[in-house]
Amino acid sequence: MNNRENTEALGLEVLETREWLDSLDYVLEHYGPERAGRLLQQLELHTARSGYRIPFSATTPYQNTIPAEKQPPFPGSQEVERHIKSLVRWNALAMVMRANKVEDGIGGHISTYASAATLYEVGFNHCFHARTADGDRDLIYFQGHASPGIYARAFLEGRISRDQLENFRRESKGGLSSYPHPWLMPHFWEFPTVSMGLGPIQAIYQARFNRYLENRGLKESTQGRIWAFLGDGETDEPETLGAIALAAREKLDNLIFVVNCNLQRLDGPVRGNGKIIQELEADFRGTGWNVIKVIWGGDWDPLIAKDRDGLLVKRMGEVTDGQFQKYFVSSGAYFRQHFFGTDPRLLKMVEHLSDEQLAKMRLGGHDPIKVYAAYKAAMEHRGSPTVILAKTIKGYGLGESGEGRNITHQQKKINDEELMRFRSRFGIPIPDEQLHDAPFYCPPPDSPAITYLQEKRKALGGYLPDRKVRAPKLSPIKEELFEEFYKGTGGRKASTTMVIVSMIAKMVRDHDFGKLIVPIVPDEARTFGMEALFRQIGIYSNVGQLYEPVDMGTLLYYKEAKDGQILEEGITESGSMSSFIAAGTSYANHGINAIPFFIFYSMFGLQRVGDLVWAAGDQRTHGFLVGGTAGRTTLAGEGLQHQDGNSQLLAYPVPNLLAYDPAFAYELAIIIQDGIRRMYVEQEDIFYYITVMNEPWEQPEMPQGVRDGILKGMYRYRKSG
Ligand SMILES: Cc1ncc(C[n+]2csc(CCOP(=O)(O)OP(=O)(O)O)c2C)c(N)n1
Ligand SMILES: [Mg+2]
Repeated sequence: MNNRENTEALGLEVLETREWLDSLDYVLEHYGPERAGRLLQQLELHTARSGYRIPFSATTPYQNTIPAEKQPPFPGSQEVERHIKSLVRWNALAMVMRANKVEDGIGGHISTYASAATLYEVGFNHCFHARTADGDRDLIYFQGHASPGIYARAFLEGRISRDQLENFRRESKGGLSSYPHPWLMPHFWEFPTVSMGLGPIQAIYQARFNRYLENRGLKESTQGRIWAFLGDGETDEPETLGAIALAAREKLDNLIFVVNCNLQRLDGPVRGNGKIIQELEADFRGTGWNVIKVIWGGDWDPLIAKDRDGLLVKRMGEVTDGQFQKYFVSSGAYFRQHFFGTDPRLLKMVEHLSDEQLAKMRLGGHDPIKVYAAYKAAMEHRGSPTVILAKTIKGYGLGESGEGRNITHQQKKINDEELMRFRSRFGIPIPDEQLHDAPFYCPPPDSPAITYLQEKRKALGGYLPDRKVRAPKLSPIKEELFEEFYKGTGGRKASTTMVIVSMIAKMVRDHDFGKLIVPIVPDEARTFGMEALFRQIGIYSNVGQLYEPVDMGTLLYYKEAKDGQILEEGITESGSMSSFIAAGTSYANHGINAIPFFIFYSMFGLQRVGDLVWAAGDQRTHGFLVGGTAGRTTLAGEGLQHQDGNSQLLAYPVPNLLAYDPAFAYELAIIIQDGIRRMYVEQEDIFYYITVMNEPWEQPEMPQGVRDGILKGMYRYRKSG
């Protein structure tokens, strides 16, 4: 084809495409989206029948999921909220800068919050419930590196003092911990999120545990939601995406992920040669999540409205993340030339805009109207979890040396000139001569900004984050419950793994606290001889049992039930551990003294999920980790890799994890009984790791006066000689 023919063919194609689009518009307008959807399916089927394959795509075009005309009205004053957000930005920056001036290298991060400010502010003003009408509340997993912004807001709320801000990362002076930490700040932080990937997986299992509590009648069914804020780089961690299928399978519409897609991580771009938003959309859609993309801000709406032939959206879709990052740091002229300059029609679309205007075109994640629209849609969505993929700029507002630059993650300071620009851009009333010190700034309590902020939080039930122990102390448990285990097995051989299983079976029958026991297994119940529990207390399933189990006729059949007590997690020690943490922190988060027993193959425990165990310790989790079939002997048919002789060593470094390796049934009984007392009656923030053996032996009777020795770790069992 010569050039002329080529142009004609192109022209025809444009015409033809328009006709199809007009027809679709007609159907949409007259018969609605469902009819249009059916029609498109019909077309797809028809194409397939003709032997052609429509190229597979798990993604939608690179544009906002919610079009401008479907946006709800903004429920507050944008002007006041912008001012509040600017004040938070300022104080977050000032906190890190001042700390690093006093002591170089004190650390802290400024660019993460700078990119996520709008995502948090819209949540704080309109969405994060500290208490819903029914008495429940939202649980929020804040991105660890965004903590300066969360502190700065709490400062404006009057919850954190100037002194505390001043001593950021100087905890011994009563200052603030660098990252969310429920030990260092026990009345503030609930979830230690900074080991990346652990926040998202825990949020999923937390959302599931909320449903478990509701379905078992331990907690009223309410509207409390779980929000998890995470970085786009964080999605590399296998824990982040590894459990998303479970969230969809369990229809966790109480769960909202917000991924701050600033296209950058620590070293550089996240997917410089690709598009992280599209990649994540495919991952989440593929597993059945509701995906809401928030890519373009309102400045783009008029252009998108004019983009009848989809040229602009096509161009948006073909530019890589690395190139977008380049646009963020370049002039409007560069943007015009390289982004729009590929097609004269695109250039025409923006001819009415100056280079300066072009450079300022806001992204979706920085536009409160777009973010609110996404949050509202997510909160109203039913039947599946929602992920919001919000496009932002890392280090937004930090000026030439920070915004969108590869080094921005490590940046702790900006120079005086940039500080001045930041101050002016965000309208902070600090005079030039004071700027150098970056002083904190909080307007008086009766100022419009603070009054507004307080009213919004009041309407949403109070402040967040807010860690409290909400459960009452448990009454002491009855000694009789454990007495049979003091007597020994009378010559019969039993392993301590078998013993702990019968102990659990006995405890769950207890009238007072049996319902609080949460047995968790990663597909190993039969290994430990726990199958009797299937029938006794049922396996939790959010839909009950939709099939007739093959062993229905037997005594110990595989029973699933909506109010089942066992969490049968499948082969995921990380997921099981996340359930363990959700259950074991329920005394604080829900005011329920759930007592988790996570029983796993000891060889696939501490060394497999060590970081989650550490996080459990940080989170002041209560409960029992039980390393089953431990020891250098092993189950028949299993090999060397199943033989654990080292897991106790891995448990010792966790400061509040008490590790025991009991030999006899009575020792186990004493340890568990005392553990329940210490964790649930005395409310000590400790948890337990107990190894139970594979090898069966005769369990002796408990000698007199050994109780204290057992708990301390050593006692005289019998006199030698
Ligand atoms: C498990 C783990 N590995 C590495 C780090 C160190 N680290 C802290 S932040 C960061 C990059 C974060 O990038 P992203 O998730 O995109 O967050 P952003 O700051 O861009 O919002 C890294 C590698 C960590 N905190 N946890
Ligand atoms: Mg990032």
